[in-house]
Amino acid sequence: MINKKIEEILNAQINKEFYSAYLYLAMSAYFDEIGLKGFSNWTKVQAREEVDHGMILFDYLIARNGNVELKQIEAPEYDFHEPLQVFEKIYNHEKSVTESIDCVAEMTDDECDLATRNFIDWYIAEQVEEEASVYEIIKKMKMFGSEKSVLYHMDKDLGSREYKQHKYAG
Ligand code: OFO
Repeated sequence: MINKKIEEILNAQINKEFYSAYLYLAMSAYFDEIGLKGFSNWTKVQAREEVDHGMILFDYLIARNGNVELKQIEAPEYDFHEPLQVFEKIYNHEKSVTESIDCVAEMTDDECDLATRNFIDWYIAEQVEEEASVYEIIKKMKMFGSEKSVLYHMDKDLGSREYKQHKYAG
């Protein structure tokens, strides 16, 4: 049976991952509205990965004989003005998720829960990748500018992202 404090923080993390999916879907709808289908695709694929992140936690809690307690998912924001601003929001969001995962890891240390400590390493590595891929896009946008021709090429590029189910490889 999993420790109650760990159970609680993992349930909170499930909620954060599903909120992330909501946020990316709101961004995807915005990009679709302004005609950037590739950007819309990229954020939609990301939303699906976020659901996977939530489900991996969900399945882990069940495997440890813990209680899954699904909480209300907050509505995402819709304050989107242009692609670079949206990607900066994504970057800030992912940094906050990294902090949240770090707190889970810290608690597993405090509670001497080595199984969850081992499990959460997958998320620590995943966050490095999440931040890096978003930052790469921001750097390109800053380097090449936000002219329509640049956005056209980036849209093609981001349109090629394909969804692959994220699985826990622990
Ligand atoms: Fe689940 O990594 Fe993004 O939020």
